[in-house]
Amino acid sequence: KHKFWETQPVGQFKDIGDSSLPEGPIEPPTPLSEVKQEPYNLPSQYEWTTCDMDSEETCTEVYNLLKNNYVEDDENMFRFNYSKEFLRWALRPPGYYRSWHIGVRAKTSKKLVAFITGVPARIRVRNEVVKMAEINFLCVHKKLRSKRLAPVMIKEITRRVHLENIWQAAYTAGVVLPTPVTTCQYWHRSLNPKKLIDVGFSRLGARMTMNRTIKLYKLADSPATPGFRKMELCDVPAVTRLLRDYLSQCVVAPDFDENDVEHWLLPTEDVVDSYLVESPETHEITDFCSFYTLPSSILGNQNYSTLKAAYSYYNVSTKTPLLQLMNDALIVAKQKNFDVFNALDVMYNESFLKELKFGPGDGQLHYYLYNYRTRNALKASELGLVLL
Ligand code: MYA
Ligand code: JJ1
Repeated sequence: KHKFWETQPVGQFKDIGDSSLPEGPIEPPTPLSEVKQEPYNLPSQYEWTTCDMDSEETCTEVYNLLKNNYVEDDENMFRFNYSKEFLRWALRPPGYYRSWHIGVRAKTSKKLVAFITGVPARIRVRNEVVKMAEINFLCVHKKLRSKRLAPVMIKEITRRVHLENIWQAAYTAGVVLPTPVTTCQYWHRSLNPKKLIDVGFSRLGARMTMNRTIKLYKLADSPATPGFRKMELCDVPAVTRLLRDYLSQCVVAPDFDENDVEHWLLPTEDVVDSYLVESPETHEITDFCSFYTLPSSILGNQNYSTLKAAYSYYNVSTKTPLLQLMNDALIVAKQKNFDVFNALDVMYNESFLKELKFGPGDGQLHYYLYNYRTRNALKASELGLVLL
């Protein structure tokens, strides 16, 4: 059934429930001298290219490929529209490798027709911190689908990750592959219900009018928590401590240091927003919340072309109840003109989703590890990793 994935060092469906298999790497690293030195072969009309995301021109080509060919919902009504600034941020974290930003071009026209990326990360699985690649933005142009290009791209990025002496990876997908570490549910909180209904993102509930719906989703004009403010550079050490402590409760989570926190969580306009609670008395930083900006193109609507969505990222509560903290996050997202606030049922998110009027979406997100077996699938709440 999975001609490609059956050949890869990933958990296989036939092994589910086999408790004799140990947790950890599925196959050992090979000596670097044994890693294939030349790129894999592409069909003869195509060639590999390494995408320089510092180049405005290349970044625009990647942006356009994804804008027109990346992930859609199951009814093809919406398509992710990652901004250029977002792509630069997502692809250039501390210690990134340019060689992991891989494109495929048509030889004659030089048009970019496919893409896949990796960025380095330290990910903890129970007590083990493992160097991994986070794989994302796998995309094949719509006209070149089902030609088995994706397996070649996956093998090529695997080769380039191996050349850096890294042997594991983490990735997510909307499709079921062998075999998920966990499966998460998307939840959505309407901020601009009229627009969401007009574009078909949500529907008017039974026995509901537009006016009642708008009232249902009304939020306060400003955050309620005393000391709630935007995160700044000087907060990096305190936020790192807070986050490390919080994520230590999860089975799978990133092992963030201060450099990672500065990159991934310091606010970047229209890319990532982070807020914290600084105690007005002690000036201690006790709570933290963040979300990233990922608009979707609305396909074929007369009145609207873009859905502005915020995605819950990392949230930590030690003093402010998580419910109140996330309500403040909704308020600032509404103030910033987002139409919807999305979240997965990871970490402690289940404790606020229903009460804050999130509803379950029709999409799921499956999390995977490459060359690392976990004894059982995890509960979504045991997962402390959010991939972009
Ligand atoms: S997930 C986002 C993926 N992108 C999209 O959904 C955008 C829209 N779709 C497309 O662009 C294409 O449909 C893609 C497949 C490119 C997805 N992850 O070339 P094919 C398997 C992994 O004929 P196409 C993200 O970015 C499929 O099961 N495998 O198919 C994370 C089949 O294999 P098998 C996938 O439709 C990516 C084979 O590909 C996915 O033209 C993580 C068919 O190939 C998928 N999302 O192209 C990648 N979709 O026969 C893995 C299909 O066995 C990383 N397939 O079932 C692994 C770790 C690597 C690093 C390791 C380092 C140590
Ligand atoms: O956004 C998603 N679904 C929306 C729109 C559905 C449109 C028709 N298919 C949805 N809306 C209902 C909202 C409603 C608001 C009021 C309360 C009740 C709920 O359900 C879904 C997620 O649910 N998104 C997708 O399907 C996009 C793809 C998701 C897989 C992503 C793979 C990512 C790859 C990563 O690297």
